[in-house]
Amino acid sequence: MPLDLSIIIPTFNESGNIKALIELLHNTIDKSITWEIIFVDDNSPDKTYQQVQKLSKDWNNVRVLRRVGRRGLSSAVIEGILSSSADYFLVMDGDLQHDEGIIPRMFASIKQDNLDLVIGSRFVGGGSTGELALNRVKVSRFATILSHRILKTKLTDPMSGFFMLSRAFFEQNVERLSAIGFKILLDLVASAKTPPKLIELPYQMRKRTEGESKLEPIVVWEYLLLLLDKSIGRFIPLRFMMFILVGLSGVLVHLVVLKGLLNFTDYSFLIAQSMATLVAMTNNYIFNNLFTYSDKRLTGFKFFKGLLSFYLACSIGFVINITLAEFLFKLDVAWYLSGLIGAVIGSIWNYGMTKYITWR
Ligand SMILES: Nc1nc2c(ncn2[C@@H]2O[C@H](COP(=O)(O)OP(=O)(O)OP(=O)(O)O)[C@@H](O)[C@H]2O)c(=O)[nH]1
Ligand SMILES: [Mg+2]
Repeated sequence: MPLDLSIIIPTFNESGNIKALIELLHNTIDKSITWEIIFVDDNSPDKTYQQVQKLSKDWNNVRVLRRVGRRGLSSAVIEGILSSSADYFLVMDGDLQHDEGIIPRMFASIKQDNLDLVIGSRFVGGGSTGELALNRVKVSRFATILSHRILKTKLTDPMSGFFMLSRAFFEQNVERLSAIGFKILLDLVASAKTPPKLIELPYQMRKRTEGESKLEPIVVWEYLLLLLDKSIGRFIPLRFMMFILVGLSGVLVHLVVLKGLLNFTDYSFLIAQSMATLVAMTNNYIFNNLFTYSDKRLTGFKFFKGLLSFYLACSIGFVINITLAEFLFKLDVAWYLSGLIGAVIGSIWNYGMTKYITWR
């Protein structure tokens, strides 16, 4: 029988919510449609994936996609959808905050009216943020205002994690998604080639009772990255922009350390310059690992292995930089152009090499 609907639920440490959620969905969804639930679990320490595997013995339309060594709500949702063969997908949280009661209406609308998207909104008539703390609501409102810069279609709740979409709409746009961070709906609408045909249905958000929120400061950072990627990211790869920003911080660190060593120690210029270079490279590695590659962050033993490969790649980049700059300078190219071209080509080398060697 063809599958009508896949319900995609990203999870991280939600083992206390899984069973209740599966039961609620089975009690709500009409028997006349064929549907399934796909949990996409990022190898939760509380073993949510095991919980789902156990429960899927009782419910044969429930399965789990377990991802190892990865984090990210948006990428989890995308991969869950990619693993499905249904005509429509519903994305919802695994913490019981989304009201499953509106799913039948969502499904009826998207099918009858041939829509791309049906969005559960907390901010249209009848919707509400429930008992969500006021400061969270304010942050959400502010994030919504920022999002208008990159959205051609105005949504009342672009931060919503509760929405239904058609396969046709997803497939038209999947290759353009940024897949960064928490806000997959915003990503989808901002990436869409043509403005999606959509409606918003109100729902009242419930309070989380089991498990913990995963809203950490990194989520704000990832949100800004998503906005950046959807604006200037079309012209310059986002990672490269961040790599260059981190590189500039390294130049500053380099000069401060060099000045300090020259002023306060007896080291020769060569030694001081070498030490400053090493400190700057370490600085760049740490910040690139934290921000540029936050999704592939190296920890433990891999952190040190990565540091060594970073030193190696950047040393070669440095040789390329000065050789090229000197070559140009000797050809009578202006000093600043020679210097700049050397630095840019060296940086492109460093970016390309470390991308494939350090953060593979
Ligand atoms: N697969 C996966 N799921 C995640 C990740 N981060 C969060 N989730 C899940 O995404 C859903 C939404 O996360 P929440 O922490 O509830 O975020 P929120 O609803 O905006 O915040 P609260 O109101 O504080 O609950 C939940 O089902 C989480 O378990 C992740 O890195 N990977
Ligand atoms: Mg939640």
